[in-house]
Amino acid sequence: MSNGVHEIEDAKLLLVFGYNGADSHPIVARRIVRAKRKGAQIICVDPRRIETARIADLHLQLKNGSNLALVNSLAHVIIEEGLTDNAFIAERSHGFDELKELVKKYSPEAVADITQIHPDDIRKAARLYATSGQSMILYGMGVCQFAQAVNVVKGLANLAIMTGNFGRWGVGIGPVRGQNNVQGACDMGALPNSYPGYQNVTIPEVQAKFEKAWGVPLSNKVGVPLTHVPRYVLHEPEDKKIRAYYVFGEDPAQSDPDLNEVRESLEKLEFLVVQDIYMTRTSQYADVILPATGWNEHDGVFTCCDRGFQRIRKVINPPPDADVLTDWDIISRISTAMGYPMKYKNTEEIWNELIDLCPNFTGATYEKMEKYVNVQWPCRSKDLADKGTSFLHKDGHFANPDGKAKFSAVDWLPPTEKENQEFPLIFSTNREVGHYSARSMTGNCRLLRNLEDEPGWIQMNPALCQELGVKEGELVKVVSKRGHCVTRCLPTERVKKQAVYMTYQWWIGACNELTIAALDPISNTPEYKYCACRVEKIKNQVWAEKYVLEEYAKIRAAMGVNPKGGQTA
Ligand SMILES: Nc1nc2c(c(=O)[nH]1)N[C@H]1C(S)=C(S)[C@@H](COP(=O)(O)OP(=O)(O)OC[C@H]3O[C@@H](n4cnc5c(=O)[nH]c(N)nc54)[C@H](O)[C@@H]3O)O[C@H]1N2
Ligand SMILES: Nc1nc2c(c(=O)[nH]1)N[C@H]1C(S)=C(S)[C@@H](COP(=O)(O)OP(=O)(O)OC[C@H]3O[C@@H](n4cnc5c(=O)[nH]c(N)nc54)[C@H](O)[C@@H]3O)O[C@H]1N2
Ligand SMILES: [Mo]
Repeated sequence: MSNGVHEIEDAKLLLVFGYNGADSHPIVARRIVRAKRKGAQIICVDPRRIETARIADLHLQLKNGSNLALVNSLAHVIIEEGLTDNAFIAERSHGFDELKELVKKYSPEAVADITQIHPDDIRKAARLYATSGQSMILYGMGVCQFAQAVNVVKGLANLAIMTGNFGRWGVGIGPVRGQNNVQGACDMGALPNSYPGYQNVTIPEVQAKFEKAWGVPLSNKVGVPLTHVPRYVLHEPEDKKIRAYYVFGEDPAQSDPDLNEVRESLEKLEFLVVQDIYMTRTSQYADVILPATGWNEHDGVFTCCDRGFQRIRKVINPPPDADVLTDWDIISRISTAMGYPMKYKNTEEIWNELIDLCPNFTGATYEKMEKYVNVQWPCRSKDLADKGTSFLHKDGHFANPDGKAKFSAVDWLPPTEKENQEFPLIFSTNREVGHYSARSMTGNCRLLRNLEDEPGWIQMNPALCQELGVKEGELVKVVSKRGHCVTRCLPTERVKKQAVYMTYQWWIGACNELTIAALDPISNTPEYKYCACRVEKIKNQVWAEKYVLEEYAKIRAAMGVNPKGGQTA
């Protein structure tokens, strides 16, 4: 994020684009509500009538998959109506003329069919965004989980640059990143192309620096992104093939798209290690399982989505009979056994090595995290006066070599798989408040299971339910070109008739049986938000209910879950 989460409250306009904070990040959502109370206007861009839409001044209920058509049209209006910040564009950016040329054809009338939004509403949104004086964009998976994703992010950045909404308090562009520590995983270099601190493996000076620090020769080759692993296991030639796989805090057999292909690749692997705090769908394929302590059983640092480092502290001991170690201890022991001794005494030692190797993190010491609670990078000096950086690009200084922002001019592309006669509906997937991602954690919590349990729900417009003759709570079969699953019908006016929605937390109602592994070419994120499906009525509901119970018992037994809650040994 270019801004801090706490700055949300001070924005005068929030453009909430493909982000459902109320379910995904209730604490961030509270900041959106507070901003509203302080007088901020809110524009919500979402194909569903989510909670943010209910408090919004304007809800653009766009057609799924039309993001860039809409974003380019917003740029069109801002330019056409002379609402640009011309001084900022002239002094602090380049590439504007190309964008100006490209968006000429994106008048609100020209994109009305693609976006299903009335031209007047696009004009109104553009005016609100460009004229508030302090506009902030928050976006989420409704942007990222498309084959055209990175270019939409750049399109949103275009809007912020052309209106000068960068480099000040309460403006900017905020990808409200998913998990509590997904930003931290990236900061630490758990990416195929970088060392910690976003230092690219292909840069010779960077390679030399880490070789010197660690005393071993290092490769300058970019690794394999997670979503390419099935291809590397199944289809690459012998010399490139992945044969062993170490899965750490991830459950691809639940969370990756096109599960048929994922299962095939997990079966083909010669050796699979799973390091997790619970048994998962993936651990059922593992040769070795390394049980780790959970977040309250160890020390460490999390990075929030707004670059804020925060300490986490051990508050309880793992059960005395549990044969578990902390993740860092497991990694150290494996490294030592493989011939590279790691002898850390605690997490602070690891942290100090890290910050000394990463210029943007150097000032974020344990002492400062203790003192200030939250230290946002860049924080370059160990001096106590350097408290870190809430917002980036101060005074219009950007991280490009020339210090200027770069406009991007790209045309909208339709999603990969279109609805058709056999699969007439749009299939989209998202989150619900009571369960978390692959559900190995929340599915092991009896309280949360009491709130909501297998096989989950599919959100359908009541008119569609009527057409298909299905009622609330009835089990239905959902089918795509790649697979199917069974789940319950949930009629809701919040969604349009053309699209149905499932959450991806369910083991029986596993929506990733259906999703498509179409990837954005830059981020390699799959198009979880769009493929084609159909919903089938199940005539024999008694049989279907029995099927769900039996399947659930099988899955829980395979995962070693005790029927009374908790896990068996
Ligand atoms: N309770 C709970 N909280 C979670 C998680 C969880 O599993 N459970 N997961 C965490 C993780 S890993 C993440 S990444 C975050 C994600 O949090 P969010 O980004 O909020 O994720 P989603 O709910 O998947 O999608 C957001 C919205 O995108 C909309 N959308 C779908 N298609 C389009 C489109 O074409 N255009 C636009 N503009 N919008 C569209 C959906 O209707 C949805 O409301 O949540 C985190 N928080
Ligand atoms: N259809 C569909 N699929 C999706 C998405 C979607 O919107 N739609 N969203 C995608 C997104 S954005 C994400 S981020 C992924 C998330 O998918 P995953 O990352 O696979 O799922 P999680 O449940 O977040 O976490 C993975 C595992 O980490 C373990 N874990 C928790 N704490 C620790 C720890 O301290 N140490 C260790 N070793 N393990 C730990 C948990 O027990 C869990 O099994 O799903 C993706 N899949
Ligand atoms: Mo995520």
